[in-house]
Amino acid sequence: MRNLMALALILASTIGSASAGLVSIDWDSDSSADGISSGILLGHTVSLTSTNGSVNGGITGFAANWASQLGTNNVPGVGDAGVVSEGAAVDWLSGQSGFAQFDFGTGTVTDPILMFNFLDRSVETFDFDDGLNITLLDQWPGNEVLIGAGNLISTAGGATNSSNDGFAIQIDGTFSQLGFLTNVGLGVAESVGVTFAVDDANFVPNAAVPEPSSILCFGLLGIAAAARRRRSRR
Ligand SMILES: [Ca+2]
Ligand SMILES: [Ca+2]
Ligand SMILES: [Ca+2]
Repeated sequence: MRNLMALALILASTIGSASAGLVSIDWDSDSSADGISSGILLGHTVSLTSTNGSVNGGITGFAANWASQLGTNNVPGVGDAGVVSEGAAVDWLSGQSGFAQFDFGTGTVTDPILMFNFLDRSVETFDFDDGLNITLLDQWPGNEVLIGAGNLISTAGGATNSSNDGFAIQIDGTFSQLGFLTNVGLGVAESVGVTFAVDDANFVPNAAVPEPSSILCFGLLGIAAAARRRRSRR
């Protein structure tokens, strides 16, 4: 009975900690196209390290109104006050592979959303780890983006390098780092804009502090263990 009362208290506290919604990176002002950008997510520094290319990779501050752009405007929560109208640029180099990696410092994020814009007329690919579960949330133009085998995301080449030409994905799981590789097939150098969003309840700035859901999990485990003990006595 004590366990059931504890569970009720935990459930009440979990329900009481309602989320304030989606938040995204507030990028630092950066005009140096060196592949590197940094910003703030819920008070914590995050960084983007990517290909040091010849276009504008590593700069911030270009048009990125994620809530109104057609490639991302249907993302659940994209109109929340915590979504910042800013992005950072990632370069593609002609004939070379590349990379982009987000680092969340001492924090972790759960079920993050990545939003892209300024897709180009070429077929661009974004190669994520095979084991990830990735969901396409929005895209523009229609049918522009395909998530293929091995989480190789590719565009169809129907975009026109506008702020509307983009897409959004959500990646299941908890991460302290997250990134992708870029393709080698382009004949020209290009770039896309990107930012990173997460429900504020899913950002853990210090992994030593358990989330309410973890406490709830332990509570349920305790009840299950007690039930097993009772059954074993029969
Ligand atoms: Ca930079
Ligand atoms: Ca849309
Ligand atoms: Ca572009």
